[in-house]
Amino acid sequence: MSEATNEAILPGDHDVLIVVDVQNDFCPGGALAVPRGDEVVPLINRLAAAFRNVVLTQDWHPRGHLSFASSHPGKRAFETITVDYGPQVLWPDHCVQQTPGAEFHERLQIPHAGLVLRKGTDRLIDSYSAFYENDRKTPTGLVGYLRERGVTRVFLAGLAFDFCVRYSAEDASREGFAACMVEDACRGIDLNGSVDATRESLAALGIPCIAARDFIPQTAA
Ligand code: VGL
Ligand code: ZN
Repeated sequence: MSEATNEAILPGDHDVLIVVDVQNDFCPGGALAVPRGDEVVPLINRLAAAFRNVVLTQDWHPRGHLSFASSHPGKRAFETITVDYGPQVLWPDHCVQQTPGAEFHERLQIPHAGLVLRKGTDRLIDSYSAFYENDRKTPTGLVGYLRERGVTRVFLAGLAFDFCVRYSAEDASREGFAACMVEDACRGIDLNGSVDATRESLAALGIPCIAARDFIPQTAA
């Protein structure tokens, strides 16, 4: 939905790229595979190289996490239940701490990333957003980290477009950062229309969706 601009974006000191949950369990073959999730890896590597500030998020759940269908006898994955803080989608067990599924995709190469932010570590609260857990009250500390470092603009990429990337972008915007989705560097789960709902919500909040080519200087083709 973004206004097309002919000017390439050149990331500077006040910009950060947040690379959301590019982990084995969200890639084909993983426990909660996002269709074609692994396709974003080379693009994200190139994109990240253009940023001085990069934050990686890592979904990092203890066994028996409340978001796991297996923690709720009789419930199935992808059902929604009501928990203390409101609705919660139930997922297959995924990104369990210190398991191979929780590791970053092996071809993700971002050695200069300054922060790896683990989320979803509280057994009783899920966390889609990199900024606030799903109770919408418990902060992860990322707002403070970014503000202290003078960041004003947040670009987002990764998995899944319609869950963790979406909620991270929306919280970034609410916190007063200029948020921007790099849509072709994301892939979605698409549960009950969640991709369309995400596009509508982002548009309503004025959060643009751009493409990686808007940054990376194109070599003459
Ligand atoms: C995610 C569902 C559960 C995500 C994480 O990274 O989008 N989705 N946990
Ligand atoms: Zn999770």
